[in-house]
Amino acid sequence: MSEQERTFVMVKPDGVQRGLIGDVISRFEDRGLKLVAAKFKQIDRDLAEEHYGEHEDKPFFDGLVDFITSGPVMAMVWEGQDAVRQVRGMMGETDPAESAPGTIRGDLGLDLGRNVIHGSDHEDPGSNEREIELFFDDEELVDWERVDETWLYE
Ligand code: IDP
Ligand code: MG
Repeated sequence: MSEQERTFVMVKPDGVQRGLIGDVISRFEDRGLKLVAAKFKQIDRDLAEEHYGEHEDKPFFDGLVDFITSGPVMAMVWEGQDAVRQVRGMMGETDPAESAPGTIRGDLGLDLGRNVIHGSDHEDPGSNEREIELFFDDEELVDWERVDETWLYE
């Protein structure tokens, strides 16, 4: 099996309210990724501001923090080969309107400010580890084997 990688994924409040948690989880499970942690939670402003710290100077920052704290989120860690980049590919572009059909944002959203899902950025190395640490304690990450792993990897 090639090198496994972990990535942080979050169904945002719009996705939770619209009942899309199951759809998003199914896509990752079907692809062969492995869920290693999950937490349904309400984010407070401190956590939101830290998570989106790279955007603090952007005009949309306050609205983004309002939005991400407006209701519960489903925070998860998914593991697999090239997981960070593969999940980003499955998510589509930041703007759902620019996202290809077949991607999560391209299938499930229309508006930039309501784009259903967050995933660690493969163009920002280390963001996966940083985000996983921000949302989960070490003991919340579960090491386990999927029964189909030998059929997923050569
Ligand atoms: P990403 O989620 O695809 O990584 P980022 O550029 O990191 O995109 O932006 C973080 C989040 O901020 C986006 O997912 C989106 O919810 C929000 N956002 C980004 N740009 C805008 C904007 O121009 N207007 C409103 N919200 C934005
Ligand atoms: Mg980003």
